[in-house]
Amino acid sequence: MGAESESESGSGVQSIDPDDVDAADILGSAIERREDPALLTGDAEYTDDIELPGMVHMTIKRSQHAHARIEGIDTSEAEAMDGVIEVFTAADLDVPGSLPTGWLLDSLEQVDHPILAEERVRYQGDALAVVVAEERYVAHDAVDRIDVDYDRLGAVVDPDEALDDDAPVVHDDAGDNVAFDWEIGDAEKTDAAFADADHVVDLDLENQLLIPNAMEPRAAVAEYNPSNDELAVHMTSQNPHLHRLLMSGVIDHPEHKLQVRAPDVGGGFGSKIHHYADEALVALAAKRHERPVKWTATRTETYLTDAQGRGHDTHAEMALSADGDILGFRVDTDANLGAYLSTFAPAVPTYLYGTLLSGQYDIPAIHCSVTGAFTNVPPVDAYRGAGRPEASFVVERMVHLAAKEVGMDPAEFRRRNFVGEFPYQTEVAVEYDSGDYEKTLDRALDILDYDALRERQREAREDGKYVGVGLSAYIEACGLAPSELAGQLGAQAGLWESGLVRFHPSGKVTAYCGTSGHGQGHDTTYAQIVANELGVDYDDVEVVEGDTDEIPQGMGTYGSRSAAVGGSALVKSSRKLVEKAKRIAAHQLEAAPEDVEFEGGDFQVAGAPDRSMHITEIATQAYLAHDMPDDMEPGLEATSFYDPDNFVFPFGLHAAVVEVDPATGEIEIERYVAVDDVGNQINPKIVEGQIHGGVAQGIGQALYEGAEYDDNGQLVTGSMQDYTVPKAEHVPEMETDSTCTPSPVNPLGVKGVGEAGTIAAPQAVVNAVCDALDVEHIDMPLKAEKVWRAANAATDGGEN
Ligand code: MCN
Repeated sequence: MGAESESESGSGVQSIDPDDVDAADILGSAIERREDPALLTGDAEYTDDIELPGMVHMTIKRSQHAHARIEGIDTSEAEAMDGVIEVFTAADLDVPGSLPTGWLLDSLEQVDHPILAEERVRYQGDALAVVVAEERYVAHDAVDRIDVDYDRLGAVVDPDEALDDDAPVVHDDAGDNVAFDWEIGDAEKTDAAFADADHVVDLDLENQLLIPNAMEPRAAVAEYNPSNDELAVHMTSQNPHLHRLLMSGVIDHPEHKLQVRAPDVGGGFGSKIHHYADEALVALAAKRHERPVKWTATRTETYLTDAQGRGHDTHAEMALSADGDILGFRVDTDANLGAYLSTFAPAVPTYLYGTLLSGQYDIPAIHCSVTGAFTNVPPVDAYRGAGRPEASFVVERMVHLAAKEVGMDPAEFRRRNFVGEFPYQTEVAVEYDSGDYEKTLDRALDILDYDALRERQREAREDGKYVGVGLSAYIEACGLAPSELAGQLGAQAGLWESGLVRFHPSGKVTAYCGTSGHGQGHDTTYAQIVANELGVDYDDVEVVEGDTDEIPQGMGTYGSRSAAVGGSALVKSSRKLVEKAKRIAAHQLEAAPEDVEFEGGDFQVAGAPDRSMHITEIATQAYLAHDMPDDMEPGLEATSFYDPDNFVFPFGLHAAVVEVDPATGEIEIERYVAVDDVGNQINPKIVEGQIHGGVAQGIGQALYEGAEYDDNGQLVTGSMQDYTVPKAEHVPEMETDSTCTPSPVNPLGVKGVGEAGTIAAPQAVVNAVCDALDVEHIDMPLKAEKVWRAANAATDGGEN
């Protein structure tokens, strides 16, 4: 492990049958994902596949208005329908029923977030009433028979406008619609840097609201056993233990009698981290009726209610010397938080954003201020990248403009300003663990054949063709840690991870981890890690995630933390287990433990090759317990809670080559090059897959996606017909490559990869289009009409 990618760039990593890999090479091999056969052949178990005896169905009446007073809810017609068991509203609830915020800031205005709206609805889709019925379709029909009397109020959807004095007020407790004011960096030092600058570039940019589009909509099935008060909720969760903790408070059910289990989950991209009203309502319905209850969101519901991502309006300024040094960086952002504070919402536009504004650059003075604004759109929270794509977008757009301002090639401008030595303390609190930014730049320029490409660009322009090259030197922070620091910053949870490794008497192994994969290939990569540590066969390691009844504790999968934190917890447990096994081996081989060596699963007395035992034999001995060292307990398993010392900081250089047709505004991505450094790679095939998926999402943001609301707060992109999720034909062939700078932070030397592509891609594409047309900026998504207007303005000097 740790070697740089052997693959030719562009050829893709070839997957390998694990049977063709030597045990010693299992870690770092591109073995095929073991979870895929079930997922691809219909054998997976998604939440909606669960059928339980006596199960009934639930639907939710949602507000049709973005902002209104509720004058009355008439449920009588729905209740009278055949097959309807109950219709309940906020007035019928006898539990706390308010969703908590998991991240607090000093200035945070905490507002009530009821699971069923009582007096007011604050976004289109806010939950109003619940129908429980014998059949799914009856439950859907009954929802339409609920009559709500609304008194409509003015709505506001844009964070800038929400902060105007005369904006409609979303929460009376936050009369100015300000959820928080937050800043980072040194304002005075930054002012001084600007005073000394030879050049200043500035830009207004929007990072549009995005709607998550997991393959599987959110869903839950709850079952309640009144005889022992046990409540089980099977749900589309990225973090079952956190959901259990939060839900136990929301519905007032003891945490230890609540099981949250995530069956196979069809993607999440962040949207299944948060605690929503809906899953709590399913649990309550199951308790009220003592029957299993199922709810599955329709695609329309996911568009209306899944926490959305991004939503920034930013003004940025960069101070430069005449030679092209970045002297200072000033960023002012209004962040859309939507109608309520979603679970981790306050962290996303603050600590996950402001702390990455140094990018890959040595910037001596930075100041960033953020105002979080309440609006009448769904709650906004973490969505793949969460704050980090917004930061990278601002930095890399500004760097593109800065290079132009000082008359330097954008690649050389970046090289000149790169951080060179590690660890590197930024001006915005974080310390980068390790990196080699020139290496990813050089690799990418090589793959692009950069000089020839620039020459071709010049020639194309002479022929009336608009070719552009966009670079994105991104940085990311994953595996947020340690918990103590997270606590100081406002987290209401720890950010450690737990891993339990259990040998069975037969020599087979089960590894339990508190992360909860939902498409990332954890079954494969965790088995690679544990097999490597224990020296057992890869096929003999089973991986279990996503069930609070099976796994000691856990924080879940998000923030590209699973390999760095969860994987490291499994390493720690494996090593504890090997230590115990070594003592048993020494005892039975009649040697001192320090004379016993461990390699490839064998414990061997140094210098005596015939005196050895395999770890699987020791497992049997540990459970027979006939011949154990004094004072040692039988059994062979170990649990660890791993709390890293620092984040890890993956990085890379992505580049897009585009051709823009100024007559139509159409953009063709001719080439897309991605060189990423995620430290050591556990499985290069999975790493490449994560980059592919991430880049597809980033290109989606750059060119197609964006939640649009009218002035009344009505979602006008409420289906896949109006909101363009990129299809295969929209995503170019990617030329991928990697470098390897191991992280010193964790025992695997890994950095996260799950969000890298999404963080890197948008600005690569936007920079390329701006480069092609020689325009300053076009806000995403770069739809043809906008591009056409910009092209006309640039070429004719007119509007259109
Ligand atoms: N990996 C590796 N070598 C590394 C780093 C990671 O082989 N140096 C492997 C890991 O072992 C894991 C995968 O790559 O199998 C992703 O690991 P990691 O970067 O730790 O990310 P997480 O597993 O924590 O996944 C979360 C991340 C996030 S935050 C989003 S959003 C996202 C993503 O993963 N959502 C996804 N990828 C997704 N992929 C799918 N299919 N579906 C989603 O919803």
